[in-house]
Amino acid sequence: MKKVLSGIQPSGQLTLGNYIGAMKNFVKLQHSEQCFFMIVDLHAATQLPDPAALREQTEAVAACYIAAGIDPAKASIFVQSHVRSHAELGWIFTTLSYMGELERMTQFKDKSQGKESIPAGLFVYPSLMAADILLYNADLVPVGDDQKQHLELTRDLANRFNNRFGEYFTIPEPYMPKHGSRIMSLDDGSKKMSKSNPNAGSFIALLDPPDVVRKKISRATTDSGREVKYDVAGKPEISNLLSIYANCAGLTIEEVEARYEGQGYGPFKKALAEQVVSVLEPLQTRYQEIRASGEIHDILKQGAERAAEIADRTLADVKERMGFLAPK
Ligand code: AQP
Repeated sequence: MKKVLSGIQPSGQLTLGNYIGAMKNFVKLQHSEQCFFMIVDLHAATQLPDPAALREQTEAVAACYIAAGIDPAKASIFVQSHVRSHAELGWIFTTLSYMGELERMTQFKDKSQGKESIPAGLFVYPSLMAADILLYNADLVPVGDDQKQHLELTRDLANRFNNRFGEYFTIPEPYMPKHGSRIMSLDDGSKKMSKSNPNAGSFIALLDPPDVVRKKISRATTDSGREVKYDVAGKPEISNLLSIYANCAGLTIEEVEARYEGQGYGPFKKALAEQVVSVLEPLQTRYQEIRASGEIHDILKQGAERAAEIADRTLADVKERMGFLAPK
């Protein structure tokens, strides 16, 4: 059984991009592997969130995990800040990281662009992410394409530690969907769909009501052609909508192309909206039930206890290898 670790930031409402790129694989992997799924609030803190919003979003992400099909009896669901070893190993990996490699991270470049004061936490985010993954000696990390570079750095840090202090960490591998590892924004086919985009029309939130989903898809940017064809370079927006359709309907891209051959964008978009609604509606019903049940806190407590058992042991081993004096 492999160890699997991943997380999502409570930095806004979860999107269809988060679902297709990451959460669908969380649900799949829980049946065969030992899984840990976090709500990474320490990472979200790098975006200086409003305190009430951070609390609400943390609970909302946990409820979305369960609503999407993660079974807390199979996978440990927990809040990153509830397992203190994350922050401590995060600091240790900051000491092992180089400025140059952190400066090369495209997410840091994107998120710091135009900011007068750049939070230092945003800069060292990948060192904390490395700690998150390595605390559990994860073999697989289900993520979308935007996290691939951070995972590469995690692998470098694990190798660096192993070379300096003796073989200890497993070198983790990314686990990504074949299509849909990078769902694009609805208003701009060159930008990733992102939950913190201030334009709500650019993303489909998992909790968007059906009519909002229909409206957003009908307004999604397309080219001026009419052929429903997968061609990322020539038709990035339609290719993105095809990926979404294929993922929601469980079809291949070719099957979707064949279904809408010669029909133009109108009927395709209408049918796409219904495919998305058919995935989101049951998720939303379960979400409401979970929030109303008040069970989230117990689930998170149990998840954190299970996670801490492993994480605290790893941290102790790391500190011992690095020469930190143990308290007597
Ligand atoms: N558009 C996307 N397509 C495919 N996968 C995506 N992911 C995010 N956006 C897409 C994947 O979702 C997981 C959680 O991401 P995150 O919350 O840790 O942060 P992020 O990668 O920066 O995602 P967002 O939605 O863009 O958040 P904000 O706006 O807060 O920065 C990751 O596995 C990610 O790859």
